Amino acid sequence: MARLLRTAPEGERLREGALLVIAGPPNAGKSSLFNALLGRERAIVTEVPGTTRDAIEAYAAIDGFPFRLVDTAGLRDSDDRVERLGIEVSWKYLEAADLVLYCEEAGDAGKGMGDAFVSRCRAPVVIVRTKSDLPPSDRPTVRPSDLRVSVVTGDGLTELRHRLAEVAFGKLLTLGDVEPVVTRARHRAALERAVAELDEFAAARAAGVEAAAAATHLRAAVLALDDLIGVVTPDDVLDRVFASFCVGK
Ligand SMILES: Nc1nc2c(ncn2[C@@H]2O[C@H](COP(=O)(O)OP(=O)(O)O)[C@@H](O)[C@H]2O)c(=O)[nH]1
Ligand SMILES: [Mg+2]
Repeated sequence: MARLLRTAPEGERLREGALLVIAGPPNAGKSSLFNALLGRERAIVTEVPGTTRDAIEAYAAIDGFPFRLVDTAGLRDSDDRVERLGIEVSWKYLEAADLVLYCEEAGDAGKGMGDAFVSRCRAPVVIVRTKSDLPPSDRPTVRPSDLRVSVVTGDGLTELRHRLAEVAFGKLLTLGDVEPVVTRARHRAALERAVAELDEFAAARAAGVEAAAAATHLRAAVLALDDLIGVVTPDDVLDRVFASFCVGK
């Protein structure tokens, strides 16, 4: 049961889509990459820094896995009130993210806020160097291990997709096709209740409580699992019938 529970965070993502938030300084190429991952021109792209002021959300399948992609306003200190509000929204999304894609222009790392940014994020951060088609700048700040992409040539996009799927769903990728996965919060709650009851049973026995008395915890564990495997009571059936059919006529 503990092993099954470990599949829950990624399993639940299979139903909702992993929240992938694209962030980075203005003009880093975030909206261009958002469109490229989406496969359509959804976000406005211009050479004017500060173009994206509101977060834009869209569904996309990446390497066959479901994602909710979010393009955000570029992070910088700004005097513009609307842009500042956009940056606040960016941080809200970043706090909720399952995974963050941090974009920085290849030659830009020196003045970027990469490290400070990464330490502020709770979710795993994938860093990409954008615009890899442009000639290398005189500041070779790109590490060989960095992912490099260009939306102009398509360079690096396949690797980036693999990396994103691996970070968001890697635990599931290592499971065989037939292994069960917990995909619903209700199922996770049932398993957690069952595990807690089993722990209490073991603790009671260790403390010398008689088996017959301690077994109430086992009964409670079984009841919790009934929920998971779909044992339903007549009341449940009636509730469902009345909720989904018009019986008034
Ligand atoms: N050469 C080149 N230009 C790019 C690339 N990605 C974005 N750009 C340009 O960089 C500018 C800013 O792009 P945008 O996606 O709006 O950046 P954002 O502000 O981070 O959303 C635009 O003029 C884009 O055309 C790329 O891979 N190669
Ligand atoms: Mg943008």
